[in-house]
Amino acid sequence: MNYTISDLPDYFKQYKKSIKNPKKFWDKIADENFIWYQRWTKVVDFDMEEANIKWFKNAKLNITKNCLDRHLAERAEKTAIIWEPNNPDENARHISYRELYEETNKMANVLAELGVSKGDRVCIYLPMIPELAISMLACAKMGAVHSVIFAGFSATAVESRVNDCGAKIIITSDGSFRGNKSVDLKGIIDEAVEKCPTVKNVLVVKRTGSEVVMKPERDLWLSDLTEKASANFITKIMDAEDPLFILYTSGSTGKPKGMLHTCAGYMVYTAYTFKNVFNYKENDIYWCTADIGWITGHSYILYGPLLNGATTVIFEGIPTYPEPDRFWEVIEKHKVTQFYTAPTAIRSLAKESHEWVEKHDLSSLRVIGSVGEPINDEAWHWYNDNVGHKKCPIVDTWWQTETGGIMISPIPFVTPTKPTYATLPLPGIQPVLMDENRIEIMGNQVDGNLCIRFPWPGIARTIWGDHQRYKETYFTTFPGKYFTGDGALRDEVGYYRITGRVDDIIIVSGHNLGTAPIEDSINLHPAVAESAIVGYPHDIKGNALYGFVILKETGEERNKENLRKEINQLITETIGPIAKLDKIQFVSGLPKTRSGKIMRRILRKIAEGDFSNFGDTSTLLNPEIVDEIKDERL
Ligand code: 7RM
Repeated sequence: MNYTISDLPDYFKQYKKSIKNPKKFWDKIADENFIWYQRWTKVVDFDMEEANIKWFKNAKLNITKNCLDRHLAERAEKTAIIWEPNNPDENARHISYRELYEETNKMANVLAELGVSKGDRVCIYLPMIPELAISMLACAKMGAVHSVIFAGFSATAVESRVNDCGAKIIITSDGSFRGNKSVDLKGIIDEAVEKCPTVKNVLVVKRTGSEVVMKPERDLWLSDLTEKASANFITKIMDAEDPLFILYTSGSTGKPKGMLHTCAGYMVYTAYTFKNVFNYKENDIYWCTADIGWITGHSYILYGPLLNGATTVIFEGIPTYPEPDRFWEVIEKHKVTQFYTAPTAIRSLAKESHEWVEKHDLSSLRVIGSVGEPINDEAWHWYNDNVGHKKCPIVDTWWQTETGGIMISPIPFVTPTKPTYATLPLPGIQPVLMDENRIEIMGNQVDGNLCIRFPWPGIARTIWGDHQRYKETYFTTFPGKYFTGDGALRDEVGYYRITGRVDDIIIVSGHNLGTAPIEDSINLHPAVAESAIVGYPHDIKGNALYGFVILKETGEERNKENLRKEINQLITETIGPIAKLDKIQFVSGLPKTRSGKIMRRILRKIAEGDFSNFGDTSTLLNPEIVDEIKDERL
């Protein structure tokens, strides 16, 4: 990747160029940094009203040629992946580019033998083990579309995703290790697959050695197949706009959205942003602590680093096992140069005794990053002082599953950082702030709804199977622009600060949760008549969930504590433990407008404990309910 930014004037110069002539800008980057089987006939073709976007039209490529094959000449023995297991007593594994290439080929052969071909979907439900990366690369190599499902999701959540994309194969493991716990992943898949008619086979990786039931014909041990598989595989030639992967993200209403990313644009964008945002240099050891099951892991554990020939750390465990210094220990052990994590992790580790971070030599670090939610001032300073020792720039990177890669972020050693600010857009990115009347807010020291004006190569192209929903969700609120769903303010020098979601998505510990699916799952409880969920500020998680629940009138007295447990159990079963409620208040009614809409704004204020001003309540059908809810607040 030859395209770097040297200093602030250079940034402004490149930024201006990229906006004046985006086609030329991306054409040059794509041209000079990747292996193509065939060039594009047009850099970009788009219609923002209809939400049709195509980059590098008619180009032919395969992302794995760029992630793996191209490095074999100079970096075959270089470590591609350092795998750090959950238990520090187990040895870390160093997987070279050559090994990764061979393992990917074997896995691609296994999939091909099972009848997977170009365009077929493969769901991957694995812990953070090398096979997760290998499975994704194998799919990409053979042209299958991977859809990784975070291995913390419940059987019901897995089932709906597998059925939505119609996967032929699921790759899972006998279990996963998380701290001193282990999770029966295969059991969850067994339960899900019963209701997934498209699934022909379940491939099982041996990880925990725990006993699992293998259903004859359907279930296969992966190692039995890879042992016999050839280490050569003929790479599938893909079109620029062929699907690369589907990744599900919460919607504010309805079922999760299968965001579809395509081959060429995603490749160009993740490679370019990785190089520049992390100041990546050849011998760096880069570590992103996200799970590969989220977009951060796709773009900045796997694809971005490998496209740059980097060494990327894959960590199986959790920050507090065996002790709360695991992150710091791993940084010291592998001499990590770039460390990328989430504010929720920073806040929870900042609460631990100082000695945990002090006792480790973190001097290998050069750049530290934050992603997933706004980083508050206190967490920013703790990170800066205790991890970066005031010499590592913090890259507060704002982006989304939908954007494919980082959009707004400081460039380290170029953009002066400012606590809680994601600062400036990357070259090629045109943020705009819009008011309620759909008018662009010009000038500085303003805030509004964050939109993006022009397409960039990494943008998701559609929602799998529902282009109409894609169009409505992202391109109709502010016609002609991509609407992020976030609010932002622009300060006096043009720096952006993301203030949070403006829709019904709540970010809890960096996980996006839609209110509607959680409410749907609570409403499954036979005693529940109706419910409403809001977020409220939480010291560590950023936001926590507060549920207001109306019970059915049965005349019977119910044990409230048991009900709370049952409701959270239901949520765990239908979505996963990440969506559990911190507080559940039973109420006799919910504040509703005459058109029947719940006024979440009021519930949010009550949950926050801010009773000062509920705003205009004149449109409420039942204003008296507000006092009752307020008086009984938990
Ligand atoms: C990468 C990722 C997207 C949502 C997004 C924001 C929030 C992400 C930041 C942030 C403030 C940040 N993808 N968000 N990064 N808010 N500052 N640096 O998280 O699809 O899972 O979430 O996350 O609300 O819209 S995601």
